[in-house]
Amino acid sequence: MKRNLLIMSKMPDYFVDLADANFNTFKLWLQKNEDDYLNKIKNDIEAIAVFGGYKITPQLMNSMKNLKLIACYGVGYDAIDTIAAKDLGIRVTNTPEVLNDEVADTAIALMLCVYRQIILADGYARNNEWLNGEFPLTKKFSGTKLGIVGMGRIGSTIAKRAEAFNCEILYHSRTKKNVKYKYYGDLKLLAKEVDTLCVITPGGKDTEKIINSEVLDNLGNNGVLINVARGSVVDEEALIYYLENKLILAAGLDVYADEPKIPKRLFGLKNTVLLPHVASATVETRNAMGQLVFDNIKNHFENKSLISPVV
Ligand code: NAP
Ligand code: 8YV
Repeated sequence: MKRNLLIMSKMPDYFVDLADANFNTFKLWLQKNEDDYLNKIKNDIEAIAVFGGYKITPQLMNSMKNLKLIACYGVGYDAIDTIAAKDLGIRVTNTPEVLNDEVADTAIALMLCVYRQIILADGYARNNEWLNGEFPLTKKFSGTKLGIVGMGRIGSTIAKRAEAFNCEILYHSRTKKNVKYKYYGDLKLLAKEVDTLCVITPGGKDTEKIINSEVLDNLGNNGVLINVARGSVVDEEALIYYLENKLILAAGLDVYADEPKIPKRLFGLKNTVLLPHVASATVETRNAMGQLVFDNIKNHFENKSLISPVV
């Protein structure tokens, strides 16, 4: 008998096709009235597959008495209340490692776009402005000092790439890691030392607004901020103020505090490159993430060990 899986929001076809072929799937995003639907199916649901940013609250978990697994389609699981899950005996899985390359590629792409003003230069070429003169000179990225906030799986993958650009790499995390780069226990001191600060920690309470005015002050008016972690890690109001007043040089952002809403004040800023949370968004990487979500659910239903459990 096929086991019952609830898919909370639209997910890539690769995963949905695998799920449809192997499980009895319930698709919340296709329903006219999601609350009525949830109420109707709540006792049938044994596992949930969920896109990274979708909030899974204790109330939702509590309402499903047969729910035993939440499989998150993303490495960051800050939208899932894992403490409540643990209390209720619900396991949680995520998708580590398979997206390291993609997110690191995106972080480096943001750095190059910001330093070399690639997006503005593209606009300049398309608008035929070259006919009126050369595009203004930009700033060299190779050989700059890069501070990585969060020297984990993705942070260390970014560092490897930055080495090829002859960057000097320094980092901050709560604990010193077994890496050759210089460790800074104090984030403000790291910010003072570097040209670029690249944030790649988890989201959630522990990292909330750790990039604040004090850190941005230390980064200074030649400093660049790259955020591929979570919007919550940066004090967005402070960042916008620092960008508007040129108190830091520029920013490259993939993530925001209230996605998919991007603060309107960022739209007009020429010293900012904006992406719509796409750091892992290639067909290859999203398929690999989908496969890992599927494999975790399959193992769970077959009473085998979970591949990437977080709870
Ligand atoms: P990871 O291997 O667990 O690394 C996280 C790093 O952050 C660790 O070095 C950890 O070290 C550090 N850290 C944790 N809490 C911290 C704190 N309060 N202050 C300073 N450092 C802290 O995770 P990962 O696989 O590299 O992924 C990192 C995060 O990237 C994810 O959780 C997600 O939020 C984000 N992400 C974003 C995208 C995107 O599309 N933009 C894609 C994938 C991942 P210590 O514990 O020693 O401090
Ligand atoms: C996804 C991410 O875009 O893995 C993460 O933590 O932020 C991204 O890879 C997101 O989780 C969508 O599911």
